[in-house]
Amino acid sequence: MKKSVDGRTPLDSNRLRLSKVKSTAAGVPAAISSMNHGIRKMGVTRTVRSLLMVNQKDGFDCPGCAWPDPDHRTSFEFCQNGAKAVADEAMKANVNASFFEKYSVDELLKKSDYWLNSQGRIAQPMILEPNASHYTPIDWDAALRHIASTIQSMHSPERGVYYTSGRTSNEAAFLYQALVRALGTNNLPDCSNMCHESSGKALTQTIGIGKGTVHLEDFNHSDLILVIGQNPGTNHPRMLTALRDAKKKGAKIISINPLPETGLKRFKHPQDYMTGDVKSTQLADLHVPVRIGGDAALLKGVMKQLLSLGAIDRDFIATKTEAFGEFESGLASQDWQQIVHDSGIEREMINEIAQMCADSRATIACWAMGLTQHKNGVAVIQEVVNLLLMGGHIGRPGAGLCPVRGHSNVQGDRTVGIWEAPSESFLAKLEQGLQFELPRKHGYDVVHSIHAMENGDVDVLICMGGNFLSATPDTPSTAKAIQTVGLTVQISTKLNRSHLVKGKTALILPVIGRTELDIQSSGGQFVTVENSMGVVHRSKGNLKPVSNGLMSEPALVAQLGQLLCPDVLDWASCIGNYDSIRDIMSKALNGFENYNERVRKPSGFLLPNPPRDSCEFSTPSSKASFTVHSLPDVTLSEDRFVLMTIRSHDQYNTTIYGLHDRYRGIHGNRRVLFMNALDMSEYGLKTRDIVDITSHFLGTKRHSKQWIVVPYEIPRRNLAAYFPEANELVPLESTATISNTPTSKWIEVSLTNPVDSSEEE
Ligand SMILES: Nc1nc2c(c(=O)[nH]1)N[C@H]1C(S)=C(S)[C@@H](COP(=O)(O)OP(=O)(O)OC[C@H]3O[C@@H](n4cnc5c(=O)[nH]c(N)nc54)[C@H](O)[C@@H]3O)O[C@H]1N2
Ligand SMILES: Nc1nc2c(c(=O)[nH]1)N[C@H]1C(S)=C(S)[C@@H](COP(=O)(O)OP(=O)(O)OC[C@H]3O[C@@H](n4cnc5c(=O)[nH]c(N)nc54)[C@H](O)[C@@H]3O)O[C@H]1N2
Ligand SMILES: [Mo]
Repeated sequence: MKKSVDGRTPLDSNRLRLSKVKSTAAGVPAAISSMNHGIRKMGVTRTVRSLLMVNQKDGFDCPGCAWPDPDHRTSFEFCQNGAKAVADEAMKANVNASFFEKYSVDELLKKSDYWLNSQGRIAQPMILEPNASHYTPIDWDAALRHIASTIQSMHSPERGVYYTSGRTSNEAAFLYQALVRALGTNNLPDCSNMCHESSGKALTQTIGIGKGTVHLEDFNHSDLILVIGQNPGTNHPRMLTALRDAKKKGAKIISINPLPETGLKRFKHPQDYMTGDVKSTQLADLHVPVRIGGDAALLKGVMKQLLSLGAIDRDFIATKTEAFGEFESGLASQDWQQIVHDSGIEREMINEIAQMCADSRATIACWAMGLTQHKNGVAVIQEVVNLLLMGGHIGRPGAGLCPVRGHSNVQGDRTVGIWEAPSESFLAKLEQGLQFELPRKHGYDVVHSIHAMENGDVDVLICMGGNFLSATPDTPSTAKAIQTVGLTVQISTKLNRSHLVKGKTALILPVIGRTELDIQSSGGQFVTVENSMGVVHRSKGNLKPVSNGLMSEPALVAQLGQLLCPDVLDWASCIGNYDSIRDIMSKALNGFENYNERVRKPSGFLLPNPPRDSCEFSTPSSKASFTVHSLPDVTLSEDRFVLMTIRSHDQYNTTIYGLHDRYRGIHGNRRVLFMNALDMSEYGLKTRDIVDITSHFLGTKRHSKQWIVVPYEIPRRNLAAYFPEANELVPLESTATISNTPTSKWIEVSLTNPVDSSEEE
C-alpha cells in the first residue's frame, strides 16, 4: 500500500522582497500590468480580442468576480484582475499526454500551486489507474462509461458526492443538479458552503430571500456606503468605480476592516488618464480598524447610539418589521465597556459612525468574507440587517443590503438548484418542470461531505470545477478523507492539487472555459449567468478552444445523463441546442418564465426580489424581522493570537497567478505572516523571522511550518496569512452556527520559533 499524501502546499524557498504599502489602487500601473499579463500568456492578438469582449453585451461574462455590469458600457469593462483571469484561461494547452508522461503524480506533488497553474490548460481526458504513478490518456467515451458504471455499482445513491464551484453556467448547473437528483440524492455541496452561505441563511430568515436587495444604480443614489469585511481593490476592483461615482455624487464611505486595504483608501480609474484627469479619488471617509471578530460588538455600539439619538424610522419599523421590542431591550442591556473592548474601537469613533448613519437618508451595507467566515457569521450579518431596518434602508432607492458575491456565477448556481438542502417549495416547482420524482432527504454540504469520506461512506466524488482539496479546511485531514474514495473525477480547465490528492482511481476531464466558442450541432451556443445583483444575462466566448480534446460542461453532463438515466430528459436535444435546456428551466424555476426570450435582451433580465422591488418580505409574518444575538466570545488566552486567512492581489482563490501582493508590498513569497509591530517586539520577533504556527480548537492542535513574519498595520493579537497555504490550520469542526461555513477568518493560534521548538522536541 502506498503511503497517503497530506496535500499541503510545499514550502516556498523564494526570496521575499518587501516594498511600501500602496496608498492608491488601480491607475496606469494596473492597466499596464493587466495587458502585460495577457500578452505574456496569450500574445497580442488574442489579448486584445479577448479583453475587448469581456462583459460586453454580446461578449462573455468575466470569469473573475460576480460584480454587475453598468448599463452604459465602455469598451474596457474589465479590471486588472479580470484580465488576469481571462489570460489565465487563454493559456496554451500544454498539460497533455506528454506532460503527464514526463511528470509522475509524486513529482507534481512537490511543485507549488503557482507552478501547477502556470503549466497551461489541460488538453485531453486523463486517467490515473489504482496504484499507477502517472496519469495516462483515456478517450471521452471510455471515461464517461467508467464514471457511469462506478455510479451504477454503488449500494446507495447517497454514496456519490457532486461538488460545484461557482464558475459553472446556469445551463450546466441546472442539468447537473437534475442528473444528481435523478440518481436519487441531494448531495450537492458547493463553494458557496465556504463563502456566502452565512449571508444566504441570515437574509432568508430575516427578509425572506437569501440575496441582496440593491441594484448597481442604487450606488448613485446613496448617502452612505458601508464596506464591511471586504477588500474590493483586489477582489472586486470594478466595485471601486461604483464607489468613486457614488462619492462624486456626495455619498460617504466607511470601511470596517482590521486592515487598511489599499483599494478603499484612494482609487484612480485607468480610463481617466485618457481624458487627461490625473487625480485619484479618496474613497473611504472613515476607516474603522475593527478587531477580527469584533464586528458584532461594533454594530451593537452603533445601533445603541442610534437609539439614544432617536435616529430611527419609526414608521418603517411599525409597518414593515417585527420583533423591534425585543431588539430594543436587547441593546439596552448591552454594556458599553464590552462593546469597546471586543470591537477594539473607541466610543468616539462608534459615535462618529452612528452620526454618519443618522445623517444618511439612504444607506447601503456591503460585505464579504470578513463577516461570513466566522462562528457567528449568520448572527453578525443579521446585525447588519438590524442596522438597516432601524433606519428603513430596505426597499428604498439608494439603500439596501449588498452581500458581494465571489465566483462569477455562484449566485446563479444556487438559483438553478445547486443546493444540498433544498426547500420543499423549490423542489415542488422543480418537479413540475422536470417531471420526475425528486429526493427529499437533504444531502451533504462541503464539511459534511468530508466527514462522510472520513467515515468511508463515499464511493464517488465528482467536482464540477474548483479545487476541493485546497479550498476546504484542514488540508491533511481532507487529503486523508479524499483518499478513501473509490473514484474521484475533476472536471477542470487548469491543473491543481485536487488532481494529485485523489481517490483510488482518478479522472481529469477538461472542459472549455467562459472565453471560448462553444459549437454544438445547431451552431454556436451561449450560456447564461446571474450576477451578484440578480441580473441574469448571456455569456458567449469568442476564442477558439485551446484544444480539440475539450468538451463543454453542459454536453459533458448530458452525455453522463444519457448513460445513467436516459429516460428522464431528452439529453440529446439539450446537447444540440442549449435553448432546450432553458425551455426546461423556464418551467422548473420561479422567475425564469420565457427564459429564452427574456435572456436574449441585450442586458438580460432581473430576477424578482420582493424586498428590493416592493419592500415586501416573504417571511411567515410577511414582515422583516429584527433579531437578538448575544456577543461572540472573543477572549484569547495568554500567548494566543487570532489568524485570518486572506487573498493576495495575485491569486484567484486557489489559483496562484503570481507571487506578489502589490498593494500590501509583498513580493516573491507567499508564506508571510502579517503581525502588529508591537506584538512582534513583545515576542522578540524581527522582520523576516521564521515562525511555526499551531492552531488550537477544542483541545486539538494543527501545525504549519515556516512562516515569515512581516510587520503590518493590523490590530494587536490579530494575524493574517494567505489562503490556501494556511488552510492546514483551519479546523474542520470549526464552522459557523447554522450555515456550517468553515471559520477561515477566526483561527486561534500560537507561534513558536522553530529554533525553540526543536529544543522542546
Ligand atoms: N482577484 C480576485 N478576485 C476574487 C477572488 C480572488 O481570489 N481573487 N475570489 C472571489 C471569491 S470566491 C470571493 S468569496 C471574493 C472574496 O472577497 P473578500 O471577502 O474581499 O476576500 P478576502 O481576501 O477573504 O478578504 C476578506 C476581507 O475581510 C477582512 N476581514 C477579515 N476578518 C474580518 C473581520 O472579522 N471583520 C472585518 N470587518 N473584516 C475582516 C480582511 O482584512 C479582508 O480585507 O472575491 C472574489 N473575487
Ligand atoms: N482558508 C480559506 N479557505 C477558503 C476561503 C478563505 O477565504 N480562506 N475562501 C473560500 C471561498 S469564498 C471559496 S468560493 C472557495 C473556492 O473554492 P473553489 O471554487 O473550489 O476553488 P477555485 O480555486 O476557485 O477553483 C479553481 C479551479 O477551478 C477550475 N476552473 C476554473 N475555471 C473553470 C471552468 O470554467 N470550468 C471548470 N469546470 N473548471 C474551472 C480550475 O481547474 C482551477 O484550478 O474557497 C474557500 N476556501
Ligand atoms: Mo467565494
